Amino acid sequence: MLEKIKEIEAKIEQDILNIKNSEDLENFRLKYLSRKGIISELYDSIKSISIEERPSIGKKINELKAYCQQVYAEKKKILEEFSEKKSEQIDLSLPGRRKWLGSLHPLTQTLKEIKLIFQRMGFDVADGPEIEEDYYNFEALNFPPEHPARDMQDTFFISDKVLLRTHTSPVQIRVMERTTPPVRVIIPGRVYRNEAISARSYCLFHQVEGLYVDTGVTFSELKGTLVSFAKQFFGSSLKYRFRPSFFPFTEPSAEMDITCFLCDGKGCRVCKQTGWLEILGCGMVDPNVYKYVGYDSEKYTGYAFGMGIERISMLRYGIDDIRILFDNDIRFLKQF
Ligand code: 2NM
Repeated sequence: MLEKIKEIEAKIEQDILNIKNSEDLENFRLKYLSRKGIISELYDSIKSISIEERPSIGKKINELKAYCQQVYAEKKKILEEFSEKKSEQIDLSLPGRRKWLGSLHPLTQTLKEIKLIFQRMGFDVADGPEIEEDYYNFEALNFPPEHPARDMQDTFFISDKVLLRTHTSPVQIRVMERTTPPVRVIIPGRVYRNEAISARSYCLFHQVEGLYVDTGVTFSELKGTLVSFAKQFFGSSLKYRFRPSFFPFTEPSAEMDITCFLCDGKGCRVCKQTGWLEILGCGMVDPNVYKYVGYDSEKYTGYAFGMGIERISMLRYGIDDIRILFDNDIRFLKQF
């Protein structure tokens, strides 16, 4: 019996050397440590030896079993560590993982381009408060006291005389107050209107307004500047038209349309089958406005214009719901 145990011990030593992976290890376990394994068999064979021999043989088998279990545990640990290391190894031949890059909001992109075009034409950029006084938002812009825009329904009033600006024009008034002509500025910024929210209108949006006042500024200069802007922004092949319009702060006033750049004027969903897209309002600054800022309306003339950034971005990118510009939905934003 002792002989047999010795033999098995030697065999175990041999088998240990051959454990190279988890499959070999499992075979080792089955061969020696399972219920039908060699060590179980040894225990069974104790029955066939004399009672005197049993304790010492039993002890030997116990030692052998403990040794096998120890070998099994150690090998298992080594194999597991190895496989973990393997998964940590870097395959340098794989292509790199691309990092997600952020991008500018479509409104920011549109605004940047508009600013750049006017800056190249000699306009400065100015800004001013979003919380305004009635005086700057309406009165100095020649809005009569009963004008509908002054209604609570259209304007967010904070108090009797303080409100959220409904356009950026109050900044033009502030600029004129502190500057003697020539004045050549654009004013980009947020404006607020108390309107029902829908696909076409939101309670806040962005405008760029422009103002040029000097001696001898004419309507044809206004047209030349705006046509040049539109061609740079929308493409040089566009056609355009100016339609008469009305604003309290300009006289005469006009709105500018361009041929729809999607259908080239043939009529489509975006231009609502008209072939034309309205892009801005403009006009010669009303002499009444000059009175408020202390300009001599006999000496100076000037033009002003204004456009909605949301509207222009929606036209340009084919967006049909203004609200998506304010949702911060990454699925929308990552397309830009
Ligand atoms: C527009 C259209 C036409 C405008 C006029 C003035 C000011 F201050 F000079 F009177 N600022 N902005 C103006 C003129 C704005 O937006 C559609």
